[in-house]
Amino acid sequence: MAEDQGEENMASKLEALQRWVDEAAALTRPAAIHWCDGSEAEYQALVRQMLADGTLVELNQQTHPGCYLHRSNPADVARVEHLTLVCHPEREDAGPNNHWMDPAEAHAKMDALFDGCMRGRTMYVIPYCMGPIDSPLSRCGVEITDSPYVVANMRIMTRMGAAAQARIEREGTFVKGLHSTGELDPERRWIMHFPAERLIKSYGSGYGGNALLGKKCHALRIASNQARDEGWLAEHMLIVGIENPRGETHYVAAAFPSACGKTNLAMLIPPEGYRRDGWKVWTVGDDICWMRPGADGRLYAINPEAGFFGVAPGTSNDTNPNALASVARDTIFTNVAVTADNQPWWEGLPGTPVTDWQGRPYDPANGPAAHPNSRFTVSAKQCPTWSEKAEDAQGVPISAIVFGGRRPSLLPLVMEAQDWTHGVLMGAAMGSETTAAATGAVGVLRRDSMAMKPFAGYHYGDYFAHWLSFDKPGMKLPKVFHVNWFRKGKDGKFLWPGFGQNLRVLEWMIARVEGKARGEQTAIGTLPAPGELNLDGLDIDAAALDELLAVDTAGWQAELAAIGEYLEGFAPRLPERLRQERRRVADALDGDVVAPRTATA
Ligand code: O2Y
Ligand code: MN
Repeated sequence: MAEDQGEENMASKLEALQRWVDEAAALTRPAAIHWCDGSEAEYQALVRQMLADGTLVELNQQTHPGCYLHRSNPADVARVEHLTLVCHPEREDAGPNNHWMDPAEAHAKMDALFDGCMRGRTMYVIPYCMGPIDSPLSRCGVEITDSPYVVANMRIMTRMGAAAQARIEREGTFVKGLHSTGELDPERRWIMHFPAERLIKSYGSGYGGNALLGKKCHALRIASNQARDEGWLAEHMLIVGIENPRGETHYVAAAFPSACGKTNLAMLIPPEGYRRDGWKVWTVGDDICWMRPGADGRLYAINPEAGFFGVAPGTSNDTNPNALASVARDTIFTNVAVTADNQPWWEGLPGTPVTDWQGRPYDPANGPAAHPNSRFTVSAKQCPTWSEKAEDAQGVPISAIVFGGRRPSLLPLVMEAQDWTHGVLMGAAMGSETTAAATGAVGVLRRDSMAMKPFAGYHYGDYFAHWLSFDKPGMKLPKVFHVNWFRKGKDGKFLWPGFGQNLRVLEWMIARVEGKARGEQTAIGTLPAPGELNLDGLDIDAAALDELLAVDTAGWQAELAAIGEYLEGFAPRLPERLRQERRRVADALDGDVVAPRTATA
């Protein structure tokens, strides 16, 4: 692709943007510069180019029209937390939750890598908008990359091209992202964030969160800094609308660490009885949520993304028919396997793989056919439950915030915080087992406050303080809940069926929001009172339900002590209010203020 867009257009470009592109070009020395307009013709030209050079492989166009497969470098298959740095001028501001480097040193390191790295290649300039193009909650960015695969993915995942560029020129501000796949050498790979400069530099990876800079880098790490400065929240949350049979919709924002079924919850299919009664679920977002107080004191949320970068393995007609329907056309698959008739395949789907994610003949001795972190990139509009409210410039009002994690024991199926401060404590104390989405140990329990451990772009102590700051006169804050779909019985089996049945828990939350469920107060929060969870048509035995909703006082005392130890890791910036709140809950447990409950009693 040659240099394009006429001189006339170039002249209209924001000076700061043009200057930055010139600087990037002087450093990286591309053979050509392409300003992305986001058009269909541009996308198709990129696809043709990638098919020709092998970056993409065409999939079965009869069964999957417009679908392509990308196989990444086998050493470049996931986010790399140990190589992801947040370079605040002061080390303290990054906190113990981030890796840090002095900005001057980080710039020198990155610029040495970028020096001449685009020789002989095209540099793509991608203007993008995170959020509806006309929303005051949206924020823009420009990613410069040498990867056409990144351009194609960014077109699906963001509002990319001419309209975003026009907004950038109007507003005069944008987040800068410079990316090169480099040599894909893990020894020469860094993802660096410079929050004070609203700048990201990423080198040496072409994969997902490392390379699609609008997603985790901008929409969470940089945006969390913007949000703190401007009085809003940039969170790792899905947004889902729950419509009751009366046609009223409550919007819920929910944070779970990776691989806890966020996408499934965002696209939940109601159990049959609920469907019959007229319940509907609307998907606004599956991963990221930006929330801001509205004039009425409620929090209003947008999904800054326009697509899903979902995990393929485990996505099936049983677990998530809506996701499967979404990816039947116009989808880029990354690192999935392929069947004999060239259809995409992953573990959980019917059929048989013949070629694995690395393009080898499938041999179970080599491990799974699809990489465990293989992905689909697809426009959110292709989801059957896509909510038209996702395009609403004002965002959707949030009725409930839900925190959750993968906790095999102790944590009940659901509990409600007694107030905002308690909710912040619940979010801060969240924990989950690690998964394949981030490289490193799998199956280890780690705390992951608000599911933001890899994404909060500043000190967690300050981040908790920012959350607490929303509790002020005039605010009508959402209720806060904690859920655990992953509680196991003594036999090691899950106690709760999960998936669509989770709507039963959401229904109880909404009843609490509407003041229609009494709940039962316990030292750890409000749990469903006996009979309040709608279990019609669900085959679950009473003992399982008792276990799911029991409060193990001794276990919780130990948990509160562990939470205290974890939180003190953020001293001296740990807000005193959070410390006191933990003590309040611990004291309530110690005083055995409320006797352990039995759900079926
Ligand atoms: O491994 C990656 O680069 C993707 S990680 C990811 C992708 C989509 C949504 N969430 C995540 C995550 O790790 O939270
Ligand atoms: Mn995520």
